[in-house]
Amino acid sequence: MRQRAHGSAAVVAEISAGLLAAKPYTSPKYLYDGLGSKLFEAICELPEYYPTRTEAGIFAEHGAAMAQAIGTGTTLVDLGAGNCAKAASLFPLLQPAQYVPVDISRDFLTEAVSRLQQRFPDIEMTALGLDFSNGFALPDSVRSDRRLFFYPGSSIGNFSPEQAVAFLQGLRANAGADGGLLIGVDLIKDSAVLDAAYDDALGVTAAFNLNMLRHLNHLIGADFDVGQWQHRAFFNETDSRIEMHLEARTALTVRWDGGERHFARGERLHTEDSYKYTRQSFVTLLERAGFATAQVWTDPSNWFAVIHARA
Ligand code: AVI
Repeated sequence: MRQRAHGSAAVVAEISAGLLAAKPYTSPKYLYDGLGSKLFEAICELPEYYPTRTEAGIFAEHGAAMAQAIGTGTTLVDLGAGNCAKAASLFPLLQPAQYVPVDISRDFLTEAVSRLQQRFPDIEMTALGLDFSNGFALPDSVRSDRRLFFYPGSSIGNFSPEQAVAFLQGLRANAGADGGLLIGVDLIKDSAVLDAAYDDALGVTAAFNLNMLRHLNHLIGADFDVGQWQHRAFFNETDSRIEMHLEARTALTVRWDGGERHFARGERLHTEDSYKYTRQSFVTLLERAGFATAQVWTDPSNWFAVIHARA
């Protein structure tokens, strides 16, 4: 049964346009409602989903070398900070002067930051609740000379390479003369490893993907029936990306506030891309965005890279 749309007119228009496109798609940001965020946290615990623990291993092994390259006293701007845990684990090494966690969910941040402030009273902390994916301006309270943008977790992979260059250009322009970027990047590897990471045996990633339909029902007042859809994820070697789709198990029609679309059996709704890079291809991307020298740290299997680039 349909409910009324809870999203703004702009959100309803954006989602409708994707659903009505010749190749239907949705933005991956709609994977993250309350339940979606919890499912993503569960994904990070899965044995198949190597990025989170591999990146943590790189920070543990090479954190001191990163701190040496970066220097202390920066303004650490943590993009998509969530519970702030990744950045906080680097505080003892990086010793930032100011910490600026940025996340869509300000409430979540405020709680995490007040706990952190007690542990690290010497670091000035300013939480910002905003969606930085379409570019952003930082308020004057954020020091501007030595900003270190921190973007771990390979979230950059959820932008297309063109979007990534534009996003990185924005960071560089905001970093200040002596600033830079510390970023986590997922590397190309055996496609069986990649496929399993996005289609795990427990079905957590399937639930994460399917949950988007519940979120869309809420946002645009649609009547997606989750049981009529199945999760599909695979590595597209040509475009060097994992693609996530939802595939109609049967012919069906979805209706929502102001629109409807028929899906044939087997037709897909494209929900996410996760681009994978080589060390070199990502350094080239950074150069296209105007960043200078880059230093790269990886794990022993070369599955993941953490890169520091100067603005
Ligand atoms: C958030 N992002 C980096 C994840 C990724 O690996 O692209 C999202 C994700 N999608 C499925 N599993 C994890």
